Amino acid sequence: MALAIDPSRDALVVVDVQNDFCPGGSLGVPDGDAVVPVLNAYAALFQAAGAPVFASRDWHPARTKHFQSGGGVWLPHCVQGTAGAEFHPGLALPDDATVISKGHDPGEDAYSCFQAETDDGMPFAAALGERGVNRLFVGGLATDYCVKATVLDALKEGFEVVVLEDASRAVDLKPGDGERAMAEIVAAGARRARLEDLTG
Ligand code: VGL
Repeated sequence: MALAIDPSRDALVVVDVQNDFCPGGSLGVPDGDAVVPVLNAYAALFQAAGAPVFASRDWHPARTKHFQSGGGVWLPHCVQGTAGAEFHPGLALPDDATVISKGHDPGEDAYSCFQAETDDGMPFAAALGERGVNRLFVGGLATDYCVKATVLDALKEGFEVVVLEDASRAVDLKPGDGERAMAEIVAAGARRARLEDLTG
């Protein structure tokens, strides 16, 4: 079903398309870099429609409870200032895209973009409110962690959510985690879409 981008209320949220989550990175998501050209196409559509684009990044200190060394489950990844924390070099964000960072608090996992803030320290929800956004189009890495947590929080906060299934990939620590995450996302009230469903 066709979905028209409405710049008065829609935003694109590009979740954690960082080197460490792409093949070759310390926590490479299988096929993770396949989302890059697809998200570039979505970003171009949003830019052409005059709708805002947000891009989140994991932005961890070297020591955090999120890493195995701090009692968490993950190998170190997306440490502030490292190459692994950079966005994938092929990611083409509009010049006026807003970068939001999360995970800098060593006491938080911060899977959700609703724990992220802008460079000026504005919480993501406030930045959305400032732009009048009430519908989010969400894609990126990874379906079973940060995409899922972001979508579930957005729904709780009262946003409509469209999850971009062709622009997301899963870690799949256990086989099927990505499929289960997508089912949970849809059961919670988000709709799924693909690039061909969108009109500018
Ligand atoms: C993520 C695993 C660990 C994600 C973050 O961005 O989905 N996954 N930290």
